[in-house]
Parts: sequence; C-alpha cells; structure tokens
Amino acid sequence: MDTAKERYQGFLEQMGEDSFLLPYKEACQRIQRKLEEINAAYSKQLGRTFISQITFRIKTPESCLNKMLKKKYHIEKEAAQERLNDISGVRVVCNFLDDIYKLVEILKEDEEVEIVKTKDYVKKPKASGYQSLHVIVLIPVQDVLKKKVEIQIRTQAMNFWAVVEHHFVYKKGNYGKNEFEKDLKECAKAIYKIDKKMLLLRERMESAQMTEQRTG
Ligand code: 0O2
Repeated sequence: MDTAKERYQGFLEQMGEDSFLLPYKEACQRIQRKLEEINAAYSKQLGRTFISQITFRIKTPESCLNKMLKKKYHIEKEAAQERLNDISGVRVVCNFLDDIYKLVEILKEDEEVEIVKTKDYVKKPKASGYQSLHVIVLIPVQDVLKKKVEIQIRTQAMNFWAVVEHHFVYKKGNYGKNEFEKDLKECAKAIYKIDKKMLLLRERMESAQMTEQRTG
C-alpha cells in the first residue's frame, strides 16, 4: 500500500508533466492576448491607459498540493483539474476603480470566454483587507479542451497592498495571529478611499477638458 508521502510525490510528478501544464499555459496566453487586444482598443477609445499591467503564472505543483491539502480535496490530478480554479492565473492591473467593472462587462460580451464565477472582493473585501475582483473563466485550448483561468483584476494601489501582504502574511498562513494585520487593514481602507478619490478626480478633469474643448 502506498504511503501518503508516495501519493503526494506521484501527484507532484503528474502535475509537473508538460502534458498537464501546456494546456494551462496556452489558456493563460490566450487570455493574455485577448486582454492586450482589449487594452489597445479601449486605451485608444478612452484616450488614456485602460490596463497598465497584464501578467500570468501557472501554479506550481507544490502550491497546488498545499491548497488541496488545505481544502481537504482528494490528492489526485483529476480533482486538481476539477476543483482548483487558479492553476492558470492572469493578473490585470488598471489605474481606476471603474475600469475593473468595465473590463468584466467587456469579457461578458466575448463569445470565446465563458464566465463561470465572479468573486468581488472590491465590494466585499476579505477579512485580511484584500481587494481584487476575481473572474473565473473557461477558454478553449487545443481546439477541443476548455481550461479554467482565474483573472484577478485590481487597481495599482490594490495590487501594491496585495503583493506586500502576500509576501509577509498570506503565504505564511498565519492570518489571525499576525501583529501587522491591523495596520494592513487600515492601509487597505485608505487605499479604497484613495482609489475612489482618484476616480472622482479623473472624472472632474475629463469634464474640465471637455468644457475647454467645447469653448476652446
Ligand atoms: P497564490 O499563492 O496567490 O496562488 P475557491 O476559488 O473558492 O475554490 P480560493 O482559490 O481559495 O477558493 O479563492 P480565493 O480566496 O478567491 O483566493 C484565490 C487567490 O486570491 C489566492 O490564491 C491569492 O492569490 C488571492 N488571495 C485571496 N485572499 C488573499 C489575501 O487575503 N491576500 C492576498 N495577498 N491574496 C489573496 P492562492 O492559491 O491562495 O495563493
């Protein structure tokens, strides 16, 4: 009978095989290309940068295993495929709050993209203070397969917070025991206020620009 250690080792090996990973990589690349096209079109239409950063990553086999153990899923490749939403992860950083929602609307219109789940941690931040909008989509790859991709959409300020918190707290898995959590939560709240203020400021500046052009 195999031990848990052997089973985990077998799982890690399967998850690291090219035949497993390549469709997830292709899914990320397809979403990335799509987002680049959207960005080019909308930046032109809006006369400003719509998306300031698009990155992607494939979750490592170790990270998949840790998440599956945490969630008490069966440690099997099929369970990972079915239950993990973020083996393919794409991160999109916008300048303004309203652009997050504009992008979701654009994705909804895309015939190739099927939205299966939306998690709005902007309207309802996580207990940590984490803000981001997650859209889990299905995208066709290799003509027949469909793969899930988690698209995380957030502002630059939210991203700054998430990257710092991810490094020092989230990945350490010690939420609820950390002396920095109160300050991080305060920063998250301040960031939301700044994001709202920057949006209002942009709207005022756009309206002043329009008036100037009309009266010009
Ligand atoms: P990593 O290392 O970033 O990949 P579900 O989709 O409901 O089955 P899941 O995937 O736990 O469950 O959903 P959730 O909570 O939306 O988290 C998905 C990802 O969001 C996480 O992936 C993180 O990338 C990010 N995230 C969620 N909560 C926080 C948080 O409090 N702080 C930071 N910095 N990021 C967060 P992973 O796989 O947990 O981690």
